Amino acid sequence: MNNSGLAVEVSKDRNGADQILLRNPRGASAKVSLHGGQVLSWRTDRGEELLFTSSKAIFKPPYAVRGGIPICFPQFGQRGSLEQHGFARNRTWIIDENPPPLHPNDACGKAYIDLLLKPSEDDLKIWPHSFEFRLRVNLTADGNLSLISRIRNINCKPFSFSIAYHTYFSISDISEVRVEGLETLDYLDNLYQRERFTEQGDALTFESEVDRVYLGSRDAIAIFDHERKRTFFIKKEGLPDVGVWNPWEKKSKAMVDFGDEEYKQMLCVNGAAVEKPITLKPGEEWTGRLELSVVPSS
Ligand code: TA6
Repeated sequence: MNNSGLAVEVSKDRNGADQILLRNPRGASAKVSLHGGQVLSWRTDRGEELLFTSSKAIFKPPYAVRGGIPICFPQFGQRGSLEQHGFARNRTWIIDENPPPLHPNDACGKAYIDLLLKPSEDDLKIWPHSFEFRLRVNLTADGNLSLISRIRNINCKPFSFSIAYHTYFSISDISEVRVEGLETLDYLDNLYQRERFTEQGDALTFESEVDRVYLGSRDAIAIFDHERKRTFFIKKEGLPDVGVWNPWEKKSKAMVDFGDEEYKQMLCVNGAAVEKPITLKPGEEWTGRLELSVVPSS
């Protein structure tokens, strides 16, 4: 437990935004900011940081912090009047003191927090659909990090959305990493105007910029970091697609909130629902689950 012995501790970040520290009995931890409902840190019981955050990250709205797990909602990418990746990651969420009960299978330990986002009047001007977005961030007894999203249509007419958990994994070096679980899948390539291709390789390795959305993936993806001898596992439900992004050198230099060489230490592998937006009828609720774990590997 942290020095206060609490599994859940609320504090303020450098800009005065509330952040929540979750800690399990073995000492693993996760930190979530109410700015964007964004997970900013996930550490092992030895204090090792597992998520990447840029040394140049801007912790001030309307920027989404460059790192951790920004939530892209109600859209992924840039279309129409909505900002790139939607507005949820640039809004202040609140702590949901009394959320509707989750499914019994979503039993959580003690280290979890429930967050809630509802659209403001201004949000409804740019995206005229009333919703409640409930996010449970949970640190398991084994130190796994799970995010359970429940999005309910409280409108009087249907709406559709796409969503991605834009997860920045911390890695030793991009040349030492391979991703398994995407073999033979089709993908939309953002470097070729979202043209559709088919993955030919038996594992994904990285020698240049990659910006793809793999479609209809299996619900388990593995990221092997050969140098650090560790493997991240992504388990997901309700998120059929997987975004994969490394900006490489040229794009890194073009981002003000990203170091020129930082592309070597990060890889985004994002559980997402992008190809087929999710449509909710009035009163209907969608649930999406993501569980991240890390194990030593040879
Ligand atoms: O995940 C891929 C991507 O869509 C890239 O094209 C790049 O724009 C990245 O997201 C980061 O987007 P952001 O709006 O956070 O700078």
